[in-house]
Amino acid sequence: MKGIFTALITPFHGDGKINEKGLRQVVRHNIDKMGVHGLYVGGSTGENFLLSKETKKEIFSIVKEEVGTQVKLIAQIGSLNIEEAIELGKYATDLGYDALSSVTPYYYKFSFNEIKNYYLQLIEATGNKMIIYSIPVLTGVNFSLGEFDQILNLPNVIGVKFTDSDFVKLERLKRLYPEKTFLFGFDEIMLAGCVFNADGAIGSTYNVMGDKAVAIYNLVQEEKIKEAMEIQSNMNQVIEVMIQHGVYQSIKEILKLKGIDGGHMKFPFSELSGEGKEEVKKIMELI
Ligand code: NAY
Repeated sequence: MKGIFTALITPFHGDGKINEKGLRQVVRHNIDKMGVHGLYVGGSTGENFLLSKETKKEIFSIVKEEVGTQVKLIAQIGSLNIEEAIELGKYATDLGYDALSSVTPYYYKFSFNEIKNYYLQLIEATGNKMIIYSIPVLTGVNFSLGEFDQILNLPNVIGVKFTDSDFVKLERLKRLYPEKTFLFGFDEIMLAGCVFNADGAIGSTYNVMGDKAVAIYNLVQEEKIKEAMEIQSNMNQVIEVMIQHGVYQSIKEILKLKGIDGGHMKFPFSELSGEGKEEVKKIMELI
């Protein structure tokens, strides 16, 4: 579990149903054109937290069918409802997903022990490998080093999707747990994450700039940081526009301009504005 993983977008039809043809095209684009090492399915980027259990299963199934064993697959199954999370975890495991990932339980201010017990139940029930999805900025759950120590020592926990800019914590964690996998979650500073010893990255913008992320990842292995910074800086010109107009919306528009059916957004997300479309068109030459 190393390298660049695309946090897969989900193309929807206008009525909110899965656009299967589009989803298959996006998967193919990621594997055949972007050359990423794996896909992270059911993350924030996939608009997962807006979906029913059945729709989540449908996505896991279509993606696995399209991918086969071509690249690594991680299924994000986290849900506040533990029964749903377990059911999704078993489903993805039976489909052959290489690992599961679960966001730290959010909304309620759960204690650390409650969060730990949540992971324990998930791991025991599914028997698959688990990558902890830590994204303090959205969940408010920010593990200390001591808490990470307890979480990383749970059975089957193989690593962390580290969506945080605390580089000191990242460096300390990798030093303490060299055998665990740390996948960095902020695309605009992924180079820094890799320099601070992350094993790779998971990101939404890799749906359209995965080739660049792979190049940065490879350059860091070769210790060519200046060249890697050049690419990161180019990526950031695009990401800046994306953040301004909606990251997921912009990715879908870029895919569309490349002839891939990125589909619609899931309500209550709105579609890309007219101004956003104009701005995205202007940065296409950088992609
Ligand atoms: C997910 O679960 O899909 C992710 O966390 C992917 C990581 C992305 N963060 C979010 C919240 O979607 O790729 C990043 C992010 O879009 C990027 O850094 C631009 O800010």
